Amino acid sequence: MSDDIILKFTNANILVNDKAYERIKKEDNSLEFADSIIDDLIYSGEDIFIITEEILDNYLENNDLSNISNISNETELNPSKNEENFIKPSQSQFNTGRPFDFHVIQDTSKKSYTSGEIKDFTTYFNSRFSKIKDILNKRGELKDYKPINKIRKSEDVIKIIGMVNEVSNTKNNHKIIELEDETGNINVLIHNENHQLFERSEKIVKDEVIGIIGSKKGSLVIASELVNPGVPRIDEKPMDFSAVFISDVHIGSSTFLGDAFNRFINWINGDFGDDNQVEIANNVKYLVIAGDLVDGIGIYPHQEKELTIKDIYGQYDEAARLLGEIRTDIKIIIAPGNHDAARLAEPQPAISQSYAESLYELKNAEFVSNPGIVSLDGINTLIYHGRSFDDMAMSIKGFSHQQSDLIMRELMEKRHLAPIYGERTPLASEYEDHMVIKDIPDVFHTGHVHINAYKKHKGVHMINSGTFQSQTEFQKIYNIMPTCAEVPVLHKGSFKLLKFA
Ligand code: D5M
Ligand code: FE
Ligand code: ZN
Repeated sequence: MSDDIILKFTNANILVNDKAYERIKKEDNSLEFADSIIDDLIYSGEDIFIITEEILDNYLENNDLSNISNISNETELNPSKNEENFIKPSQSQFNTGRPFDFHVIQDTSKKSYTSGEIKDFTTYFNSRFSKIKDILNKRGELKDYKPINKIRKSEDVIKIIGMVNEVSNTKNNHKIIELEDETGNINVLIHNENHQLFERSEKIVKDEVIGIIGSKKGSLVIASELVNPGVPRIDEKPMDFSAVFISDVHIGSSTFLGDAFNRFINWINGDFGDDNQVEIANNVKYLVIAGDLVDGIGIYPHQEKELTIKDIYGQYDEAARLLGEIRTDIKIIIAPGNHDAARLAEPQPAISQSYAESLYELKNAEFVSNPGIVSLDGINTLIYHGRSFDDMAMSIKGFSHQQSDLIMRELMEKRHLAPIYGERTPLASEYEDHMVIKDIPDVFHTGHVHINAYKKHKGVHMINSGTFQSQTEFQKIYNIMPTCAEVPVLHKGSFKLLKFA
């Protein structure tokens, strides 16, 4: 049993000192207690990797790391027993008339141009290349980079910026990266004995733009450094309100968790939860929805068998009814996902009004593209559904749907939301590549994987908001275990996870 405790912490990459270990062992349900500490630590986003007795004391006394709340008090309000009275309209109570400083920073809905011709590919990739090259170029170490066709046969130090055409391994298990710029192609060798560099090179994906510093030997560049566009650390902005993040509600599906969603609505209206939770709710000004609001129609074969609402209009009517219960002094920002009624190719324009008339009638709803960037009282929020996570999880060793925070960090470092072209993520080859992460947001909000994740990276809150859908047949096949009805909240700048299951 005690070994199990150690094993749990080891698996979570957390160390425990002797005294803390003795304390944990003394708890009645020591294994569950260990689990809850690990969960809390992971969600806290704190960089704690060793648990000392002091940290444990603080945890027990002040619940300091416990930013996780369960709001599932069935005895207090049980929707199955009291269906009709469950949602109490409370809008009058909260119509405080507080001012909003909301604006849309990037919405590609109206800026989406493509003629669908082959030459668009060239224009699209040129746009991607030049945007990311500009970011790389601003980094001191690549200022004097050279176009590929200007590189001589033998040079001691060369710097290049290129788009990755292909990644392959040699017979001796070194890595070869074929890089391309406007002037030509070149092969870069990454030696496997350069362990650190080789490990980083395992995360290189097709079609991303990188910088290489190395030397020229014959036809090859021998890399000594790999430079990502990267993320400069940002200062955290003060925040005197709360913002709530959800995604993948999948209304219309037989696996949509209606009871939990009702509890969530009751909470956000200030009608449900303990004093602390109600206090958080009362501070909520914004609710952001990062796609898959409804389950859609014809998204996968035989979907109709798993639908309770079998037409798309009906699904959005139900979504409008539910979101319409939310007090109107909360602004609801809605971006589409791959299940919504919008062009599938990314950037996706906002949900189509013709399919979601009733949703558009909500006075407090705002519709943006996927990806989209909004400012919530000065907190810049990049919303991206997360379709490219499927490609990233497939392509990069060690990446999976379970840890989308690792994927989010990698996308930020690559400064592109969907670097891999031509796999599962349909990308529109437009004149401009809107998937480049030009500016660093304060919040990066994603969904799609149906598994919550949170990490702070260089000052950016990276949030994956999980789902309100229980495990589907598809997810059973792929062994995807969703985290259901767990809602991330940024409460005056600190992260909380509220559970409604
Ligand atoms: O995605 C629901 C879940 O299924 C989420 O965990 C991603 C996963 N998913 C969806 N499509 C794919 C493909 N094509 N490959 C691998 N994994 C996938 P949702 O968008 O809600 O259907
Ligand atoms: Fe989804
Ligand atoms: Zn999705």
